[in-house]
Amino acid sequence: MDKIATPALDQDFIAQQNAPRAAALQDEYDALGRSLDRRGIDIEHVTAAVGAFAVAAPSWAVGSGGTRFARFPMGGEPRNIFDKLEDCAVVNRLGGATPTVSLHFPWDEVEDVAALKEYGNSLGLGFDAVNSNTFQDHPGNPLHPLSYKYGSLSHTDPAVRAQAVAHNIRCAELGAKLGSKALTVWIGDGSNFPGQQHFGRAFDRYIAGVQEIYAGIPEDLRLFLEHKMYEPAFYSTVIQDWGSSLLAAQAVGDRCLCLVDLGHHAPNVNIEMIVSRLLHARKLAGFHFNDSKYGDDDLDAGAIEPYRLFLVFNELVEAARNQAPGFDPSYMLDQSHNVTDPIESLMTSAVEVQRAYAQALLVDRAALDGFQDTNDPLMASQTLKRAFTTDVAPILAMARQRKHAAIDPVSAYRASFYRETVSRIRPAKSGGSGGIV
Ligand code: RM4
Ligand code: MN
Ligand code: MN
Repeated sequence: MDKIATPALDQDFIAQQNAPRAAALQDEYDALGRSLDRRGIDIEHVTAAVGAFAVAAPSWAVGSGGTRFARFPMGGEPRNIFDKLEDCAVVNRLGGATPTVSLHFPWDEVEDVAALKEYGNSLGLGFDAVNSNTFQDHPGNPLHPLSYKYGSLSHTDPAVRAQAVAHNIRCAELGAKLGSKALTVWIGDGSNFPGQQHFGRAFDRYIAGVQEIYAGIPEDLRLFLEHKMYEPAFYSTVIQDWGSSLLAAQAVGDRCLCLVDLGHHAPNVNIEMIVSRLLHARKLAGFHFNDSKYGDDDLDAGAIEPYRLFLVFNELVEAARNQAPGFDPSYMLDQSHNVTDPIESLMTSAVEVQRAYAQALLVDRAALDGFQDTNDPLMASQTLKRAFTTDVAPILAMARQRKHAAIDPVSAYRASFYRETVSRIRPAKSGGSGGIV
């Protein structure tokens, strides 16, 4: 497989892009360093932590997304998983924060998994959690002859359940070959009408299915259960909240954990508190980052509620400080880009996740402990706000520069004309309509 020739993956080009920005960055970094020093914070400590922080890119996010109504394609959309990896390599090379890719099967199916792994590695990419897809039918795929219209792991028909279990085990095996360490299971199972489904029996069938998957996957793989409140089922969903997810994970085993997708909750739900509870139960798998206003909007991380993202990281930094047992969360992006270039959105989202992490590292935890113990809500809140309102942009940019990534990833990307290049190589995809029209 020939790699694409593009300045976006070229070290010298990135260095050229960085050169005119380096002096200003150093100046702003030094000023921030002095300011943090007055607060007793060593900027180098924060920059090193940000530099070591990584979040996986989702293979399914590099094409144009769509809604129930329509999809508006852009130029140069990836034709297959190899093209997707090229796009993800650009995201990682310029952004310096996404060294792994999360695959989705059967969407990313290939004949030669070893070749896929090698190609990813040659682009500087590794493989994160693999995802199974039993939330839609796969016509013509001999491994999925039966329909998932009425569910998968919780289906009333044992043959459909067996098909879904087998698919998940196969995904885990593919993941193991790629060097991935987890399988994420999100199912769309649920109901649209009161009475349509027996809540208890559907949940029992789901748990039995996940137990079978757990028994059938390699022993060093972790199994992540992802809850989601609604969609495609609109009345009830089998794993609709973290409570159901936790009950299931506890019924399955130690390596079975609960994944939090930020968009999968009712508006205004206190997600940071869910994180704390899952940590308490030693069941936090990790995250699918995105942002939302109303539902599973799959908007760019930090686009709507950056303070909530910060509060999630505040819990994580606190857990790390206390060396919470079993604390080892996986970080993944899970977004859909309808109106932006996905490469730009993914780079920007990774920056926002890092920003929330850096801000959370600035919280004066001793002061916060004190304000909590003495019941001083105003100062406790101000302690968090002080960290959140600190402009950590120079730290993030410096961490990127030190990794030979771009100081300004979006400008460097635009200057590389990558989108124009792939638009010439990859044939345009048809628009297609969404599900509703
Ligand atoms: C779902 C869920 C899953 C993702 C699919 C594509 O809403 O977030 O994580 O695999 O979308
Ligand atoms: Mn998700
Ligand atoms: Mn989702």
